Amino acid sequence: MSNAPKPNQPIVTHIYTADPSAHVFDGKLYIYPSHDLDHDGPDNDNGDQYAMEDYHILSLDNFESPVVDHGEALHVRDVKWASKQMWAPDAAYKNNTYYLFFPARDHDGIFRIGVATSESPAGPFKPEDNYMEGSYSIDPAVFVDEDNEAYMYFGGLWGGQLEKWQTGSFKAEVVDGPAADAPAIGPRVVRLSEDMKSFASEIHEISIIDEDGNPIVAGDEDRRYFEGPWLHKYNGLYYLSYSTGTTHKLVYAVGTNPLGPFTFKGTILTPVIGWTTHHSIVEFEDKWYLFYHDCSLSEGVNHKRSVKYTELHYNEDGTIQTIDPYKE
Ligand code: FUB
Repeated sequence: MSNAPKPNQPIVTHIYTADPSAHVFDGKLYIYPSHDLDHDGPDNDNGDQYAMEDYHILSLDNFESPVVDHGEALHVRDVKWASKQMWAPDAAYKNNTYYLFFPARDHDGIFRIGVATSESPAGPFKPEDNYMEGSYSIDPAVFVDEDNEAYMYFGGLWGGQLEKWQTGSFKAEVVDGPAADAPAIGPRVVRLSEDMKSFASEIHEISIIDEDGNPIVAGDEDRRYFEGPWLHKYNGLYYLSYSTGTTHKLVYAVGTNPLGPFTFKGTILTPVIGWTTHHSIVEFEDKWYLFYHDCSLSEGVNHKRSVKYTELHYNEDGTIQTIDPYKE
């Protein structure tokens, strides 16, 4: 069909979308993106320009069929604990229920992570009254392992407030991370309860190490974690991929345990047009795909992004081939 999405092109153009979390549910591809607002406000390092208010879920039967926008699935006005900024979401399926996990600022301006449920992968989703107890920061990514244990990966620097949680409690005045030669702040992982609505373990800070076993340091901005974690499994190994933020790459590290440590391996996606880069990796009909976003449709406006996809290839040794999304 002529309006089927094309690789490395916006999969929809009637709205701005970002931070795609792609999943296969019931044999179809569902994409859970942020819904960027088309506003002309200023841009800052706190991320105030990312003023999103709701989520729209997208789906496609396959890459020959058009993308369906299922309309508003959840709006901030319906989330009692949240005040603004519905950032990068993710979804999971367990207990015959679809779960939408999403970050937003609470009424004190602190980012928290909430959960909402639906009988349908396309929503609408009904939010819990309170955020997940003990949650903080942004970018939840939920991975359900083959043994049915579910883990949530999360956290982001700068506007995502992870620096402010270095002591284990929120310190509004803290803006700096560790010294350049000290281990970088790691993403967080926590095991989810059977009903997926609460934390069933302590929150664990993930260690990302180099090939010699040394922690990646905070000053190593080409490799250190910034935001947007994603966990997938390939050939029995756990692949943690994420954005390096200030150096605008999507990179990955591999481990044998979902809690880490993960050994840094390389770059998945070179920088895209726009400041942020955020992704997911999904297997669909025996091929692997990278969903990502850039700001080409808005001609470079950081908070007006568009979700795209491209095929992802592994080498025989399990490493991932680097993608340049603009290569002819
Ligand atoms: O969309 C708002 C924020 O921008 C996300 O939470 C980050 O990962 C970055 O993409």
